[in-house]
Amino acid sequence: MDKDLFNRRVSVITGDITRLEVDAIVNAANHSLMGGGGVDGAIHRAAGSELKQACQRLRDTDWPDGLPDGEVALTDGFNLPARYVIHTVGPVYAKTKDKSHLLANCYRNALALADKHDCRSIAFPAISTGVYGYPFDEAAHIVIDTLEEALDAHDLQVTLCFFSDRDQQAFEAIAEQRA
Ligand code: AR6
Repeated sequence: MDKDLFNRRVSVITGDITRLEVDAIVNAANHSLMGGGGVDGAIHRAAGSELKQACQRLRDTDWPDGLPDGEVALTDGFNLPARYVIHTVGPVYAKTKDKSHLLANCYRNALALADKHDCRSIAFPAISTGVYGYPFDEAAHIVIDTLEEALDAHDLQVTLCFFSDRDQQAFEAIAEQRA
């Protein structure tokens, strides 16, 4: 099932983000940018080893201490169908004080960076809701608030790519309650 929200500016799907033919996909990375499990691992596997080399260059140049929570960094997509990967780091729910603000920053900053690179389409996974433990419903409200605010400023088609039907349905139920 594929559903449109926000006057068709946002599509909600279930699938593997590494397969999407969009200008940019967002990676729920960690501070090191060196890969990990979950969607990060899937993106690195599908993009190939050049992605890790590009991330190492980002560490060597722009982010010697690692990418902070809520910040974004762009690489090519290499073997992915997406032209770019925008890496971001979501907050670890149990350990972070200003977590709602930082999670919003992931979305806000990724949209701005995609726009800066002339992207027309961008896909997000459900940042922080896996290993980083952000309760799904709480995160969904933040995503909706942030897209509502940020999409006015950016001419981008957004895909929210969930990894299970259950997550997609939970997100749609929250979006519909608020509509
Ligand atoms: N396509 C779309 N979504 C996916 C995919 C995929 N191929 N694979 C997993 N998901 P997580 P986090 C979903 O844990 O909570 C990594 O080790 C998954 O079901 O990947 O931000 C990093 O290196 C969940 O809904 O990201 C960090 O250390 C969502 O993606 C840490 O995990 C996010 O789950 C980041 O944790």
